[in-house]
Amino acid sequence: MIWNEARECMSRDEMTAMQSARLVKLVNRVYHNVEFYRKKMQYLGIEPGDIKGIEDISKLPFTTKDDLRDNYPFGLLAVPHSEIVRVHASSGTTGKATVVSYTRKDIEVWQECVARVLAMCGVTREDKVQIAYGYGLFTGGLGLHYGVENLGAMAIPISTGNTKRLVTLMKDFEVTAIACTPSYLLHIAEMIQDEKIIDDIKLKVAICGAEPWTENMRNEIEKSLRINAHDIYGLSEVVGPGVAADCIHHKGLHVYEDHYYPEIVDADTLKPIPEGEVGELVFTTLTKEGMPLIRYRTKDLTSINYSLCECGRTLTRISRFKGRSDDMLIIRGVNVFPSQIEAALLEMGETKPHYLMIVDRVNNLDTLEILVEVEEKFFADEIKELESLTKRIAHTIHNAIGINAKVKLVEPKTLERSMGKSKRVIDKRNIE
Ligand code: DLL
Repeated sequence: MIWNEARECMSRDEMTAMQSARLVKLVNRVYHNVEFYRKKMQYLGIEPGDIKGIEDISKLPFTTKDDLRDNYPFGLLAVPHSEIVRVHASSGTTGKATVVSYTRKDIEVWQECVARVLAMCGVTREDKVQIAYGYGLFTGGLGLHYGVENLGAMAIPISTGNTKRLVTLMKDFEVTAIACTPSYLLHIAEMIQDEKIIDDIKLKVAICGAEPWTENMRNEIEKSLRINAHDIYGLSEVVGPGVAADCIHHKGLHVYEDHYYPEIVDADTLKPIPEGEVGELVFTTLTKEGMPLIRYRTKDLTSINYSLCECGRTLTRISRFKGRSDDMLIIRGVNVFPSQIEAALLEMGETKPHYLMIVDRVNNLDTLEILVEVEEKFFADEIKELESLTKRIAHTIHNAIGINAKVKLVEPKTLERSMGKSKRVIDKRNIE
């Protein structure tokens, strides 16, 4: 079932016409209601009338996270406070939180987009969905929750915090779908395996996102839980989860471009990047009322694909995320993304996808140590086995990232499990 076929399968010309009409209205709205945008446009010598359609979008200024922080907490509102019915915020590790405000209409659009994601993942009104993203200022819990209710499925707001209870209820309620971070789902899968209850579990689909994960990790999750696992993307600044997600073919994430217009730009020159090449993802929120954003720089790195998907949707696709430009580590001058380590480890098939990268600087030289969890049996066997596995992993990682890393194998469940976004890197070079 395609929940909103009219929007998901429209021709490119129809979509462009809709986006153009929405952009023209949006630009007028922000020019007249948001001082920040009016000043930026005036500085660039742009009048709202100069924007006649989506083809003019590149005339508009970009917006960054710093702009949100500078206007903390409500400086970018395009409506009076009385029209705001909800706020969310993302904490970030440094600086002020970024605050996002929603009108009633914004919440309606958001829940419709999440419902479209769920329908695309095969979730129906018959399903019972455990929502194991955090509830609160984070958009994951409430975002998925409203989407599940909007679709008409049963929402089980289990949140994070008690994995044992989650697994018990999953079994007792005969839960068929779960929404959580991929790393948390792996942790849940471990508990299901430990308790030997996989045959009692009725789960068939997972909607995972909020952090980068690889295709190999998806395969691992699907195999261990005997389910389909889908990738859901979003960010609080734009709305929250449900900006894009992948269909059953898993060949990129369909963007809900009737509401969120995507562009890919070169992160340094800010010039558009051709289809298929990796760059920074930028979004314009075409329909948002409360806190609309023009050309918001996400820092997420991906590529765009305008071709028709096998599922029949005409919606533009973005490729699985490689990471964020600010997640990229530069170790001895080489660019390294944690997702490359994850992909290499899972490709080998001899380890679990639990690892921690520790980067340091000794005598002015960057060092990289990687702790990798392996099965118990390697510790029980002869030391030779462990040494040879360590060498194989170090070799695989060297092939993947081009630099030598010191590999240390650790016993199962040594590394801390996360219920939200996982932490894969400790960069001691940044710790004063
Ligand atoms: O993580 C919203 C969300 C909740 C998405 C639940 C999906 C599921 P923020 O906390 O603002 O919002 O973090 C947004 O997380 O810019 C990406 O860097 C990363 N991210 C989110 N989804 C994915 C994904 C939520 N599927 C930031 N793949 C984004 C890779 C993702 N990275």
